[in-house]
Amino acid sequence: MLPETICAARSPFWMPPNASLHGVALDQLMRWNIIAVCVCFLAAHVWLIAAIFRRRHAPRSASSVLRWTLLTALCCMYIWMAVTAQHLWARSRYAGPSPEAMQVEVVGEQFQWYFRYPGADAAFGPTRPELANAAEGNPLGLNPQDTRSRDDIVSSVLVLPAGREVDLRLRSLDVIHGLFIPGMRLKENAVPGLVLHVHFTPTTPGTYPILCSQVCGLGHARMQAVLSVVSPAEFDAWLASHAGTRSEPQSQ
Ligand SMILES: [Cu+2]
Repeated sequence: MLPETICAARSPFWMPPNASLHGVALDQLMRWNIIAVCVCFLAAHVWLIAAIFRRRHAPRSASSVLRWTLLTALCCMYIWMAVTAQHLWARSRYAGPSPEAMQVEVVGEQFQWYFRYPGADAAFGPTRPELANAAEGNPLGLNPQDTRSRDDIVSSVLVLPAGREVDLRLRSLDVIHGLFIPGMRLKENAVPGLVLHVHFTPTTPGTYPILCSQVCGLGHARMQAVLSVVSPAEFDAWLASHAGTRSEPQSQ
């Protein structure tokens, strides 16, 4: 509880409160990293100051044992942190989501995020770049003649139900963008020509800022969106209100 209290007290200098399932373990690892770095920093300075004042020909047998003990402990701790970090990274990217996970496509374009839901057929329809026209409400180039594309829902707000896993598939239409949701402890790049997946489970209803973590052009700073985590019933109502509309890029 003490680290949580310290984090809350220093909220302007710390990350926003975690609202995702995997974020608990990630925050714990982050705290261990910071503690380890602080201890190493202090120990190094104590050792430096002690070395300055130590007599040149003082006996070294005791300090040698202490030095090797500390070095071994440090190596073990960093191996443990590296393995834990690798495990956390792989679990949200390589392990794959559960079959019940909701599918949402995230598309980055200078300087806007678009979020596409597959609609009633649970399949993302094909897109055609020549049909893309944001001013006419079709920023991703959905083909209205294609039955798979027709029911897809495009929104500028990412709306998700609390407590359900979501599998994001990230694409970019121009340059490399970085989807960053600090409140969800989530960061993944959107790379032109690639479809990258990352999955997570939001746990706490609320609104969370979505940022771009890659410097993607002059408008990079204003490439922001909002994640709205709502109850399952509210999410169903939101989805139903958007069903049948080809795309609503400016509405929630
Ligand atoms: Cu960007």
